[in-house]
Amino acid sequence: MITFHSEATKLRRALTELNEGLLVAPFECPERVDLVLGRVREVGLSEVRSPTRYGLEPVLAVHDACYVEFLASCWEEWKAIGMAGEAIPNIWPSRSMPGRRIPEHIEGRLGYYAQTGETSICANTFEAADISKDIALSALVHTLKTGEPSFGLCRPPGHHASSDQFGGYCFFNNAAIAADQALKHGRSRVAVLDVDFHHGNGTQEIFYARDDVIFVSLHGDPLHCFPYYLGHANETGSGRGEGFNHNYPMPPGTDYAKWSTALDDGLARIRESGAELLIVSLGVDTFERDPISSFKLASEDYLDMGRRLAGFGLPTVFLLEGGYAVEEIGINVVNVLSGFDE
Ligand code: Q9C
Ligand code: ZN
Repeated sequence: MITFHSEATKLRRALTELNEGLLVAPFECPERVDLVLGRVREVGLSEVRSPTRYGLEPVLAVHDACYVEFLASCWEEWKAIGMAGEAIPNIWPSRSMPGRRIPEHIEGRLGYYAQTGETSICANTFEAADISKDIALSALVHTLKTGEPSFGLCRPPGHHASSDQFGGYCFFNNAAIAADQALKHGRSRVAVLDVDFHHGNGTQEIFYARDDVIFVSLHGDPLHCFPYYLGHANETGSGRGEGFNHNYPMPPGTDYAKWSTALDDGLARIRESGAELLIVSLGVDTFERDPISSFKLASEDYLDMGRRLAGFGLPTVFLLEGGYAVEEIGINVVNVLSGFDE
């Protein structure tokens, strides 16, 4: 195992998250990185390396150019017109006004490019997202070159980011960017397995009509859980992508006995697809004491998860997604990775 990390991921330090009708300190905070890195070092999991910079080309291969431009300038534009706080969207092109024209005012553009209202844009958001995707790509390249597993300590996370929208704490879809680059490095089919508590709606959207990336997501049932509007079992792909999207929605309270059954089924789908590389969107917000989620996985379950993934036998890249402000996020992430390495 090798870990890729950069202190620059911590440059994004939002002050606000709209939660339960209040502006609170964000769950997706820079301290998460220290908790995970601390545990990587404590157990001597692996060498820790700095990422290589890859620029925006791999980003533009999966994200809309105007969206990327928006992210690059949003904070400056927001400040320039004298907005008092962080950039928080409050109006969207919704069902009754689909809004095909992109507004000029930053408030309108912010809503146009936003899925959700909890994720504030602040100073260095773009810079942190940019280095986060470099971490993902560095992990990918290491695994492609050596066959060894790698862990990208990505922050901000990525799996909610769609081709042209941010949300759910995500800006660039690190796993999607890595999967797409793996194809450009000559792999003919790649799997993204998303074990975060929340449905990976962004990754699903990006690859929905494609058969070169198979997407499998295990998550809280969208009837009850964020992101609510995507992630049902009958979303199986479109066109040539039909059969290359598999969702395993599970009810609040799901424990590892049930969860791991879905994992085995999802892995069987990946096996059938003939994928040559496994990218794991590794969220540990399935943990029983996660502050914003409702599954019941225990710390030792993550060791078993890692063992099962190792048993699957594909070259594997782990990319950090969610998992929130509890001491155990370090333990749980590193349990998956150590279980894999056994
Ligand atoms: N009351 C990831 O795990 N909703 N994103 C929070 C809290 C947003 C999660 C609601 C959850 C986003 C990467
Ligand atoms: Zn999550």
